[in-house]
Amino acid sequence: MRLLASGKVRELYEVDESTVLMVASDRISAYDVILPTPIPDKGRVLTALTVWWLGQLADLGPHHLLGVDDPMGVGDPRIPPPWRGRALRCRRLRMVPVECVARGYLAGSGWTDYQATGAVCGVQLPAGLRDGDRLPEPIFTPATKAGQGHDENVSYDAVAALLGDAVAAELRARTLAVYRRGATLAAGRGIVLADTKLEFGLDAAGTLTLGDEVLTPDSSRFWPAKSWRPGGAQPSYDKQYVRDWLTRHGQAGTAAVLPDDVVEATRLRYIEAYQRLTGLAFDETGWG
Ligand code: PZK
Repeated sequence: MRLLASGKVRELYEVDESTVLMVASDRISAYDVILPTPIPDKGRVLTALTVWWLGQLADLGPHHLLGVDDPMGVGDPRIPPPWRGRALRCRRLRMVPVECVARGYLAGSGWTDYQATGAVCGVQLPAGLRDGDRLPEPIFTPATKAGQGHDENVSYDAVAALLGDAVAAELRARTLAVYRRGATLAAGRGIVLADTKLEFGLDAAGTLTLGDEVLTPDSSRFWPAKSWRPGGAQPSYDKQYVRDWLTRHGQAGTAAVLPDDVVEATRLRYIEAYQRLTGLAFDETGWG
């Protein structure tokens, strides 16, 4: 299959003119660097989580998922066995060139921008908020792709100028609806969904359709609710062992090889996140 796009941790292939295959790898990034050590099962866990979430979100609008596993039909020689459980067959979309972010808490670039300006993406926020604080209500904080794969936060008005008022308004409404549903569900399972990044595209009929991976730890900030303490960077549900180990060894921001115990602890965290959020056993899913 033709490779259409390659991200830090996944690949996108062309199946035919109306279908793509999204393949999640076991690669992990920390401090913006892809590490040389894969996390076994990470790709299958994130794939299974995306499938589960899209089921939970189906009433909020159309999404791109067509099918999972053996996506080309039984025995198709183009599907290498190592992709089993990591490949999603998706409706091919024309992607909207805006990263649709919703934030319910202040972290990352939201915290950085707030400290500098008191606002995030043109949304004015109350004074006196701390890193990790909950926002009065969830906000839409879009970003556009700048060079080097980095995103640049932009205002809602900039999105409206780029795509028109109708599309911008729909992106904002759909993004906030997904965030609210995800945050409510995660809260009931002891997990804070601090923020999430969504991608939308237009199908052949021009219908705005949710794409990409959805509400995974790679596209969202998940925090354990019981250790949430605003006033500093929050521990990450999935990557904390990796970050702690890299920091302790003076290797933050480098492509260091992880030791086996950190790999295994991190693998178990991804599986635990899946099981906690979904209430399903990872091995019971059929395609997990
Ligand atoms: C699409 N990306 C992001 C980058 C990846 C994914 N349904 C779709 N149709 C056409 N294009 C895309 C999608 C989706 N989702 C997704 N870029 C384009 C991306 C790199 C690797 F797996």
